[in-house]
Amino acid sequence: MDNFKSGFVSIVGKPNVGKSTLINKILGEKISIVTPKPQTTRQQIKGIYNDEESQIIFLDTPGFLQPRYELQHKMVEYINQSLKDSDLILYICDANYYPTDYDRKIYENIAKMNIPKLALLNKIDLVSNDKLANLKKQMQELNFEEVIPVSLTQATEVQGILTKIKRFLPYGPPFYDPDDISDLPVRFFIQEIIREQIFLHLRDELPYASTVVVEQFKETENKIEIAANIWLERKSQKIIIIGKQGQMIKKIRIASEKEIHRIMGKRIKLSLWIKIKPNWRNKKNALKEFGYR
Ligand SMILES: Nc1nc2c(ncn2[C@@H]2O[C@H](COP(=O)(O)OP(=O)(O)OP(=O)(O)O)[C@@H](O)[C@H]2O)c(=O)[nH]1
Ligand SMILES: [Mg+2]
Repeated sequence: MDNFKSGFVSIVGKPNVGKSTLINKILGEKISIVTPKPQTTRQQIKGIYNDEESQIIFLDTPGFLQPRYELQHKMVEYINQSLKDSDLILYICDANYYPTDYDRKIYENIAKMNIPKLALLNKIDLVSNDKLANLKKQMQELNFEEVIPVSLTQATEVQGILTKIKRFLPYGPPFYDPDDISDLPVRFFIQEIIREQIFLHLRDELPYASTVVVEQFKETENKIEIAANIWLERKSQKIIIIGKQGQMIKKIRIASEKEIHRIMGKRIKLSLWIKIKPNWRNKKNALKEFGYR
């Protein structure tokens, strides 16, 4: 056990750069939802990686943004909390769009912190070699221990990244049971899977105005019955999510059931209820009630 390493690694970056893709890839399981839309992740998602010589607790965070409403203030709080507790910062950016104003803002924030930082230059499949060489050079002038170009959707393994991360972790015993992959309850993952389907099926404001709360979870030997509320801000959004003759909500329900089944391995019966709470994203009490603590 003397040579065992354990520590906390925050994954930060602007929205949509591939933070959740990274945590899933490292853990080999979908622990954090991924969609092509920015601001998919809203909370800190803890993912625990275990092997014979280390335990690495990865903290996936929401993408950094300039908060405009209370939920976004919470999202930025989650990022700051994660950074505070970490032994290493993994900063990810999108090679296709780097550097944006948010990239600069995040860098200003982390540059002040006395914590080692690795940069992942992601989505290199989308840029030319010339552009990549240029970006790499730009980033190497910043205060990163190393800049690692990668395409997380194309990479077949992440051992190289893990080896680099381990160099910066302190020696010490594991913090969590090595059989655990997260400390979040099953209900949370179910809420996230339903929210992912809302993000994948609907456009514009609706995904951002929605949140999901599991109200009932009944597990028997071969079946799980789940009832969940989808909270929206306006009646007009309710009409959109239900869709013509209920087709949209049915699609969301079936896709969610399929995904929950894939993960839980049991037959899933999901009922979805649409509720309205005007302006919930700006109400502290509502946010607390919906699990944004
Ligand atoms: N082309 C390409 N797409 C990628 C790559 N890595 C991630 N993506 C895609 O980028 C999108 C965003 O990925 P996420 O992992 O959800 O990004 P995120 O940083 O967690 O986003 P937020 O939670 O919104 O902050 C998804 O559609 C991914 O499939 C990559 O290497 N190449
Ligand atoms: Mg994410």
